[in-house]
Amino acid sequence: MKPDEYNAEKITVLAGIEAIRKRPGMYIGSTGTRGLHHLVYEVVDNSIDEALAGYCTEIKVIIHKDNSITVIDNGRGIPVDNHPKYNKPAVEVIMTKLHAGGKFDKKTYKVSGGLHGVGISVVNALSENFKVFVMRNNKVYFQEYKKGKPVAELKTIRETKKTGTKVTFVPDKEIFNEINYQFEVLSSRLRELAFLNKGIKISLIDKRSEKKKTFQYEGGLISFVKYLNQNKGAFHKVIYFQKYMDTFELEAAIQYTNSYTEHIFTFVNNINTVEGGMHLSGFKSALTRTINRYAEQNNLSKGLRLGSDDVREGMTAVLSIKIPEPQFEGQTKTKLGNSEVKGMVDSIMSEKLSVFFEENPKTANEIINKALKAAKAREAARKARELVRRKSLLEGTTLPGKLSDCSNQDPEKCELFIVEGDSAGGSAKQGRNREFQAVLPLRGKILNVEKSRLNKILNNNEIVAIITALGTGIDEDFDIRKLRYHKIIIMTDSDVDGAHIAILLLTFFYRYLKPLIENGHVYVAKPPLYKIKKGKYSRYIQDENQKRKILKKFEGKKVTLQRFKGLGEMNPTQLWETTMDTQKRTLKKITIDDAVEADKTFTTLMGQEVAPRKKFIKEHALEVDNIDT
Ligand code: 28G
Repeated sequence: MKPDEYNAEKITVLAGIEAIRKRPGMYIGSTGTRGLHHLVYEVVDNSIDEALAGYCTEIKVIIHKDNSITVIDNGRGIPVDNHPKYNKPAVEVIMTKLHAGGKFDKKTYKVSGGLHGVGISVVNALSENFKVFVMRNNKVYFQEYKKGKPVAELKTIRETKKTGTKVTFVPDKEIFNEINYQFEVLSSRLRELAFLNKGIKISLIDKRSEKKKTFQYEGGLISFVKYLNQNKGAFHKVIYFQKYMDTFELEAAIQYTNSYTEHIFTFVNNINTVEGGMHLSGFKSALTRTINRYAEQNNLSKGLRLGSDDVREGMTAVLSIKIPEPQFEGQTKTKLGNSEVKGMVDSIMSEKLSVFFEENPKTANEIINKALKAAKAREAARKARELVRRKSLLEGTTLPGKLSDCSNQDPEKCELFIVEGDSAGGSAKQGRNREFQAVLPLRGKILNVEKSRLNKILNNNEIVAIITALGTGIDEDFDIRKLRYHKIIIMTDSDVDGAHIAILLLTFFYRYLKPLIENGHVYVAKPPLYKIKKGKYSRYIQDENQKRKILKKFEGKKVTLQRFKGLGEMNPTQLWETTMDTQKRTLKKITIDDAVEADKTFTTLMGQEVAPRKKFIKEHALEVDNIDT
C-alpha cells in the first residue's frame, strides 16, 4: 500500500462528524460558494447511483426561500433494516458514518460521485438541520439530525404506496461563508448529469423566484453534443460509440462543425475532468493516429501529416468513462491520473473510429478535408506569428500607440488595465498612478476567437495591441518570462456589452495565453454601480444587493443615488477612487474555472438568439464570489 493510500484509509476509519466539521475543506473542497453547491451534488449523486442501479427514474431538486434544499428521488428508498455492526438502521449509518457502505464492496462500487465523492454523511455533518424521509415497505420513515447528530431515533410517520428517498437540509451558517444558491450553477450541473445519464428526468425548482427547469435526454451524449453544437454549422451526424466491460465503461460522441475551436468535455464517473488526464490523452492520440492512417490508406493526405491540433479543429466531443477507482490529481483535483486508462481509451477509440471511417467514407472525407485546411492555416498562422514577432523585434520595444505605459520597469510591480472604449480609457489614463499602472484602451468588440483561425486573429489590431503590450508572444511562441505586467486587469462597463467584452477577452486568454490565467495574472475589475449621497456622507455601491441593504438603512430619508451606466461616466478621480486605487478597489482574480466557464458560455450560447444570450451573459458572466486583490 502506498503511504497516501494508507492515510486515506486511516482517515476513513477515524473521521467522524467532528473531523468533518473541523476541516470541511478537506471533504468538500471549500467553504465558499463552490463547497456550498457541492452539498447538493453529493446528495444528488446518491439518487443518480440509484438510477444507475436501474431503480430510479426521476430526481427533483428544490431550492427553498431560505436557501435550504430538498432532493427527492423515486428509487427503492434507503434500506432501514438493522445494521448488525452498529446496531442501528442502515439509513442512520449511511447518514452518520463516513463512507458507510459501498466503497470497499467491489461489486457495488460507487460509479457516480461528486468531485470529492465523500458521501451524504458529510452533507449531514455540515448542515444545521437535516431531515430524511424514506418511502419503503408501504411506510414513510423519518429521522432528523442537527449538525450531523440524530435528534431522535428513526420512526415511521405514515403509510404510503410510493418508494423513494427525500432529503431536506439547511447548510450550517457556522461553516459556510455565505448561503445563497445560484439557480444557474445548479441547473448547469443538473443538465450535465441528465446528458450523462440518459433517460433520467431531473428537475430544478426555485421557490425564491418560481423558476423551474426539467432535463431529460433520451439521446444522452448524442443530445449533449447536439446541444453544444446548436447553430454552429455541423456538417455530419453525431458519431457515437459505447463500450461496456466489467470494470470499464466508455461512451463518446463526436461532431465536427465549420468553426475553428475544439471543445472536448471529459467525464470520469460523471465528474467533469476539467484538467483532462489519461483518458483525454488516449482519446487524442487515437484520433490523430486513426485519421492519419485512414487519410494515407485512401490517398487523401497528399503525403502531408495532419497534426494533432489539425484533426481537432472545429470538433466538439464528449467522452465519458466509468472506472472503479479513479485517481484525481491536479490543482482542482479534476485531472485523471490512472495511467492504465490511456491505453484502454486509445485502443477502444482507435478500433471504433476505424470502423466508423470504413463505413462512412463521405463523413471521413469531409473530416479529413477540414483537417487539411487546418494544417494549411496553421502554416499561415506560423507566418503571421512570425510577422508579429519580427515586427516587435524590428521595431525594438515599439509598444502599441494607444498604450500609456507606466514608468516602473519591474513587471512584478506593474499593472496593465485593458479598458473598454476610448472615453473610459481617457479617464483611466488621467486617473491612474502612472508609476506602476499602464492603460490600454480597446475600441469596440474584440474578435470572437471561436469564429476565426489564429492567422486571422493575428490580423486584429486590438489583439495585436494586447499581445505586444504584454510582451509574451502567443501560442507556440508564448514565453511567460517576457511578461511586462504581473497584473492584467480587464476593466469594462457593468452592462451587457461590458460583460460580453470581458468574456471575449477571457476566452481569448484561455485559448491562447492560458499560462497567464494559470499563474494568476488575470483579473477583472469591479467598478461600482451607484454612488449614494446624503449630506456629507457618500459611498460607492458595488451591486444591487448592497444597494438594497444601504437604502434600507436610510429608509424614508432623502438620498441622491447616482447610477454609473459606464466607466466613461466617471471622472478620472472617481475612476481612481473606485476601481484603480489598490487600497479601495475590488478585483476578481480569474481562475481556470472562471475561464472554462467563460469558454463554456460561448460554447453553449454561440449562435443562439442574441437577446437571451445577452441576458445570460449579464446575469452570470461576472458574478463575483471570491473577492481578492
Ligand atoms: C433524495 C436524496 C438522496 C438512495 C438508495 C437505495 C438503496 C441504497 C440508497 O442502499 C446500501 C449498499 C450496497 C446494497 C439499495 C435500496 C438496495 C436495495 C437500496 C438517496 C445496499 C444503500 N434497496 N437510494 N442506498 N447499499 N437515494 N437520495 O440517497 O449494497 S441512497
